[in-house]
Amino acid sequence: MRVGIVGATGAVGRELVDVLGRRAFPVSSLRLFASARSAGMKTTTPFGETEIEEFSDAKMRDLDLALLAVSGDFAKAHAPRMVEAGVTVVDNSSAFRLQDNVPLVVPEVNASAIGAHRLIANPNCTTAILVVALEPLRQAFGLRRVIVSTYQAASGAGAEGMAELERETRRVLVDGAKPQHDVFRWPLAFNVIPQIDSFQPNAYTREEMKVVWESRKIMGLPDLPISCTAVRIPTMRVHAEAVTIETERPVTPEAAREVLRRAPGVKVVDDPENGIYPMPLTATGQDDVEAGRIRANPVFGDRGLDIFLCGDQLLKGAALNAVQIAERLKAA
Ligand code: 11C
Repeated sequence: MRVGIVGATGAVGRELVDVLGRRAFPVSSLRLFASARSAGMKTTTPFGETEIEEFSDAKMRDLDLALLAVSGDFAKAHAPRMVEAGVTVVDNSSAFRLQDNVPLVVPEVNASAIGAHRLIANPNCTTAILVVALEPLRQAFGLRRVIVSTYQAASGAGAEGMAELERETRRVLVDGAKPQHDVFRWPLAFNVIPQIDSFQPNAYTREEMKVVWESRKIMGLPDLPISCTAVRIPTMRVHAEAVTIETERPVTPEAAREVLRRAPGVKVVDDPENGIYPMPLTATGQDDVEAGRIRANPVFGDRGLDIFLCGDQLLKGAALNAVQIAERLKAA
């Protein structure tokens, strides 16, 4: 396939190149597109040395597949034209996720939604990490309600977010100065920020509502009662999620562990006595979402479960999921 990555110099764009190589995706040519600022730079990829090109609609016509790691506005402006030109597009932004005629896909959950579509939306990272563990539990025990609290890494705000966290942590530790901020609403170093994206009229943030809207769409449960509190913490690239579920049928931690052990994309990491549970440090760079601290939640009697998840925001939360979608296209 003639593959193009648009937004190739960002945190997700760089991971996309890596994941394509690592999974031996059948790339006949790889082209990397970014803004004029990066055009002309050379970069080494698993497919050979490649020069970054300035994006233009005309250049897209030579591609079979475009992986977009760009803003929603950019995707809205250009993705439909790419599809018209015969290119299949997997878009990482939120631009098309909730459109009825666009599938929103986590392959472990709803790969069949891809069908013959030429524009496929990749979900919000927090959602992807959540549903890969929720879906097998739903299949086994049914889902009545879900409450999620997140601990989200700087990588969710892209390469600039990661750079700001590193720079400001050094500023505090090395210079003894106050941390500053530009990417995040408040300094993230040595802090925890209970706001990701803008506030909505219902007092939840857009990030929190994305988890609600997108999980319902991917799992095909439009009325699922689900709420989220999304919090940014000073870690680099793994989103952690504390998930409480009420199931329709009785559930035990052991039965849930067994279901999750068999679930694709999930790795059960659950031996608390020995300090074994999901953590950003162990989930970094891993394809699977770690699930642990699995225990009965007494609030919901024999139908309650608490779980802690950690998933690499740049992998299952973004680049890996996009490439997994592309793999399903290829097989179609
Ligand atoms: C964050 N989840 O951690 C966001 C980043 O809808 O694709 C991804 C935003 C999105 O800040």
